[in-house]
Amino acid sequence: MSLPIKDILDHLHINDINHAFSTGSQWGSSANAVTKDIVSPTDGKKIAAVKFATADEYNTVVETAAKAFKTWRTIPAPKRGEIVRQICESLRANKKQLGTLVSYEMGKSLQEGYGEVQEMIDICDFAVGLSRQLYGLTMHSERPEHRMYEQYHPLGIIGVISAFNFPVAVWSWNAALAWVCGDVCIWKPSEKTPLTAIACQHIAQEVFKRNNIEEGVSCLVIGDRNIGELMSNDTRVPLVSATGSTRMGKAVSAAVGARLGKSLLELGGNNAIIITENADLDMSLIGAVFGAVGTAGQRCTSTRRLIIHESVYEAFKQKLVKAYAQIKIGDPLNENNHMGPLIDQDAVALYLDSIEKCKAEGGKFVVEGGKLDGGPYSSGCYVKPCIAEVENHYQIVQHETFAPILYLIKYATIEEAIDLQNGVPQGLSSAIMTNNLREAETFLSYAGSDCGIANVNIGTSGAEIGGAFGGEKETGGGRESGSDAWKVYMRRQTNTINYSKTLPLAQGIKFDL
Ligand code: UN1
Repeated sequence: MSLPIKDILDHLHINDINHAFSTGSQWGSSANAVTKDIVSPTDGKKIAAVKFATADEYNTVVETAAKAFKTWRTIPAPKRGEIVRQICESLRANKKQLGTLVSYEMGKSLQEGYGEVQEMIDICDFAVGLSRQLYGLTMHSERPEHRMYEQYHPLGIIGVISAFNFPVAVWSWNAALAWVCGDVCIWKPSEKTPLTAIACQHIAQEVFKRNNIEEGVSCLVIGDRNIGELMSNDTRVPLVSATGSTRMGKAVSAAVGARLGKSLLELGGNNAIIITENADLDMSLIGAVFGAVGTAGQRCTSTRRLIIHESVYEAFKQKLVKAYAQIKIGDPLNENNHMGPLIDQDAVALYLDSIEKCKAEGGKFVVEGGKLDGGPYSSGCYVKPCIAEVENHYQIVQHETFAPILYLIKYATIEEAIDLQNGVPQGLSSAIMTNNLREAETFLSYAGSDCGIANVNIGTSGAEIGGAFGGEKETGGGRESGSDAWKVYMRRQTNTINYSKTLPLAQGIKFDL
């Protein structure tokens, strides 16, 4: 059973009206700030209100962060890791409360809300270990009595623009790594889910304060795209890490690129599972259904397309239709339900529009979609997950619709399946279901999936934090979380030291005075 929301809000320091910005223990907002009510998509009730930061307030935050960076970078990385370890402990202690608020504010199932907080805990654990492993290489110099190596220094202020669908985990992927790397962070959460961000800021700031760390290492700025634009154009912010739509990513990339800053982009996906004639169909069913209806189809990694071999197409379609009939839709805090609402009524309108577009292009629905109304669905954000038989080239299929619409596509040869899988503008996640080695290895080879993530006998969503997360093409090319993703948060410096008594030049160049 979930805890009462009122108790959770009190526990996580969410007030009726929350401030527009925070530099740590200091919170603020101006008297005439825009106020926005945050309404839960689960029951349509107002949870609390937030204020939007002004450009001046944003500026104050950047100045505070810039000052804090000068001190934070002097603290040894393993000591910074110790602070992240304490934040991790606090997340563990608050997992139930924060996970429930994620579920209530965003609408994902309680299990997925807890899972999201677990993802934060995992990346913090990873970052603690990493704080002793910010390795550079050493090289052999071509000159005698010379030493050459490279080292990594912190970059400075990291701007984090996060999306509503993973309102807290994606921030932690960035912040935990950035902090151990010696950077400071300014977080602009989605204006649709700022309350979970405020809760996280309280959790982090309490740890920074307890350790007497200067104000400004963890900052939060609530606002709309204006704040994102300020950040993208701000030369004081060397790296902007942005998660969201391809449209948003292109705007961020253009602005950051124009000032030759760095951006880390994690944008849309159009993820497919190839189900071959050698697949375990029962296993494939779980991967496909969780991938398509988990988070109500609002993950970047959600399964949008199933590319199914013609010999198992009908059988698998029947399995899907049967499974979809079992899906329980409703209050995500009730653990009996599989799927909660979409984030808001605009998302419902987009979902309905996509269904119409699909039908207009010739899509045949084998499980009908539609909006759910009345009773437990009175928030107006609940929809039915649906399935349509389509052709890959339909415009709507080429497009990422952030909703539980699953497209079925038939194929004859593995080469054709891979072409279909790759035949979309996006390149985040992909999967193949097969017990055939040749098929699996072809899919993973250079001639296989063109995505940043390619799985065998696992669905497209639910990546672990240990691997680098991100994708190619319109997904933006960035890599976050595990592996060596930390390197983007640092600047690399190559150092050559001459301990001889002469000054030989590289490439054997002679230059005598
Ligand atoms: C996202 O949807 O932006 O792989 C992130 C997954 C999650 C993260 C998704 N671990 O589905």
